[in-house]
Amino acid sequence: MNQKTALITGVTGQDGSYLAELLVAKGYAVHGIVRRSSVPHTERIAALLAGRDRPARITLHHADLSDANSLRHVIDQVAPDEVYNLAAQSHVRVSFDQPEYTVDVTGTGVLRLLEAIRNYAAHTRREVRLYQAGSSEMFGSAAPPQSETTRFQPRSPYACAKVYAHYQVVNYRESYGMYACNGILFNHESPRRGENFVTRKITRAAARIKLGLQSRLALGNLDARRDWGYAGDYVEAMWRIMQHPTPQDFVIATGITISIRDFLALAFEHAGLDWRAHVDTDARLYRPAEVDELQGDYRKAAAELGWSPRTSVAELARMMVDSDLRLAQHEAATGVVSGQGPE
Ligand code: NAP
Ligand code: F7E
Repeated sequence: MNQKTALITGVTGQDGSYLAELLVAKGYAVHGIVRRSSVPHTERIAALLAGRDRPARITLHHADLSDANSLRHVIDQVAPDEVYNLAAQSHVRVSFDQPEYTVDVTGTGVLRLLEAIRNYAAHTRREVRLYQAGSSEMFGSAAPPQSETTRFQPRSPYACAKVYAHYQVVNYRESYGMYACNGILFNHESPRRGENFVTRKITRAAARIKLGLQSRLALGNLDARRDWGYAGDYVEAMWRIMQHPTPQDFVIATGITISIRDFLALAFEHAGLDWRAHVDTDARLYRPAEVDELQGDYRKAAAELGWSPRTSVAELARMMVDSDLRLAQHEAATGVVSGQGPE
């Protein structure tokens, strides 16, 4: 049996960690790109790294989407069958503070990867498939529901960078016949979500308030509506997109949209709290431009990939609060506060 080899950029992120677990379970040889940092930050993939009694189940390489040579080198070394590009400066609010950096990594980084794969495929005569992590943010102010045929109307430097990347993927597919596809994923969350995205900020606060570790939660716009799914379900969709006989673009979503206020109610209620007694709105947490309502139409993925979401937003909120309650109990016992940083 021929073992397939996958390369994941962004393997230390939320989605990268779930995708690495999925591909290891499917029998792939899994490689991941990590960028250099002063201390390793591989907590999300710790279970796949070498332990006292077990060998590593993935191989890590230093590279960076801002460094074309490093991408070329890793692709030559790994000789992947499938590349999943999940790396990005992925925070929309931060993209307004660091627009140039965001465009370089989230936009131009994809072009660097496409060129590295094109050159490798040309001199080895092998097919290398590419999955690009596109985003519902690309729809921006387009009216819901949004599908593969909805026009992009991006509302942030992050969304503009993702639109650029999207069309480069389409362009390489059409110009060079590359197997390259875009997953247009709506928001997806999990207990591994970064602490400065709104769902995790809410579930973490609900747990810490419950245990008396904090009393207030500051948030921005509570009226925005999002279509929230579970990251564990969405990485399965990424893999299915890459197994399709022809490279295509797919919307992945739940089709259900609720407001930040609704998500607050779900999370705080599960922790036995009334959110209205604890939440302040802070104008500094509003964005220069907002995406008001996202609601995905995933009928193409259902029909052609046999994919549909398995986790409701209420189940997702409960799963995240339960996980954050366990972390808060640990924090209460040890006094060690994790996940602190700018909001
Ligand atoms: P995430 O948790 O923020 O992870 C981003 C990953 O990219 C991290 O591993 C990060 O490494 C890495 N990275 C950042 N800059 C890099 C660079 N210059 N070179 C190499 N790696 C770099 O994001 P996520 O939620 O897993 O999302 C995965 C992808 O899907 C992203 O492209 C995101 O934009 C996109 N997306 C996400 C959602 C969602 O709702 N989660 C929806 C649609 C699209 P460090 O660990 O070193 O920071
Ligand atoms: O904001 C509002 C905020 O940062 C959601 C990324 O994964 O999904 C994510 O982008 C909403 C926005 O996610 C706070 O204004 C209110 O309307 O959790 P978020 P996002 O911007 O939707 C897309 C699909 C991606 O591709 C991105 O990579 O919540 N909101 N108060 C707040 N948001 C944050 N972060 N913090 C607040 O205090």
